[in-house]
Amino acid sequence: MSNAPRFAGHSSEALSALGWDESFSESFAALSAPGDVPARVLRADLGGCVVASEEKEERLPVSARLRVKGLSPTTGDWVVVRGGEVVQVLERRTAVVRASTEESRAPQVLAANVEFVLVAEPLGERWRPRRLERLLVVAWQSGALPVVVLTKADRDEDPGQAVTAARKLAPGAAVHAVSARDGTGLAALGEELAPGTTAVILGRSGAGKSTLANLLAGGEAGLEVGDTREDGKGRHTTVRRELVRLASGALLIDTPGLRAIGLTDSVEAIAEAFSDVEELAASCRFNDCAHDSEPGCAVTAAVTVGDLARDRLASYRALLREQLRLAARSDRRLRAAQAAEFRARSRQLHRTERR
Ligand SMILES: Nc1nc2c(ncn2[C@@H]2O[C@H](COP(=O)(O)OP(=O)(O)OP(=O)(O)O)[C@@H](O)[C@H]2O)c(=O)[nH]1
Ligand SMILES: [Mg+2]
Ligand SMILES: [Zn+2]
Repeated sequence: MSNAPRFAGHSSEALSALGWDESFSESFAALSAPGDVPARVLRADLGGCVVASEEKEERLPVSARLRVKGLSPTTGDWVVVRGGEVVQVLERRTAVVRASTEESRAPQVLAANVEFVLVAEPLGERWRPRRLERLLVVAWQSGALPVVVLTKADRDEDPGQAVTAARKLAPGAAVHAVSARDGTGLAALGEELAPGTTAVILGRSGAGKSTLANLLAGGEAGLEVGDTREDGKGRHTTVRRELVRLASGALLIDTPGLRAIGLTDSVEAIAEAFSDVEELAASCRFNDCAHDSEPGCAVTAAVTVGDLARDRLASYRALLREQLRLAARSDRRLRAAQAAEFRARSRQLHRTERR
């Protein structure tokens, strides 16, 4: 062949189909030794993961060194395989992160290296704008682009109206109404997801995430699908995060239904998710306007004339307040850690002095 390879080193079509590109190739080159192989994590569990490389899919253990360092790979990660073990995780381009509900535990990375976060919200039942807004903050924070997917459009008499309502809640994001029953909107959604790009789908149990993933995978993914209870809630059928290949050549990570999602340090992501409010705020008379009862407040003026929903302003405020509480909490944690270190050091000092 006269053409130079597109990527130095590992460059096959099989890898590109998994989302591999030049910049991953460069990070790999910096971390690997001769004989090492790049692979993408399809599923991860305690101590191991199922990976796909240029040649095969296999379950591999994660090296003890990585586990000790708390660097276990997550679904969507690119890793370095050496001697039948995962020995390195390539730097993540994007990461979907949720705060742990326990104060002491580290945040959990739900998915890595995704270009899109599909936020699934089912139609045909009571609309939950607050849940959608929260998931959009998580999506913006990941560094990927959010896409709202209103599922089960066949159950809604006027999906167009739902799309309009969702657009108001999701400035800057694409919104699609889809139905796995009658095929509505599937082609349009498919067009968002270019071959070689990766998306993750988030949403509550029973939203239809796995059904959609199976359909987009052309029936090849074999993800388990559950029925919903009488109240429309799902049964938490999906229990692990799993990367599947779609018929279009894109990749999709299916996830278990989310009960609640904790935000991490998300002030900037809130600003992106609420860019409509932020834009209004730029015209307030005072720079530090709290959009409460200040004179010349453009935000409350917009609420008064009906340009901005009162509920939306309330949830913007609530999310920011939650961030303040989180910041105070981590300050407390930091102070406690510093105090402990000070005590340890002074004990050590006393010991050395006594000798
Ligand atoms: N009417 C209708 N029902 C759907 C559609 N998509 C999925 N469902 C039904 O919704 C139920 C839940 O679907 P799943 O795909 O298992 O939902 P999930 O979001 O993966 O749920 P978890 O895995 O529990 O998080 C099943 O009974 C599906 O048949 C749709 O487009 N229209
Ligand atoms: Mg599922
Ligand atoms: Zn204001």
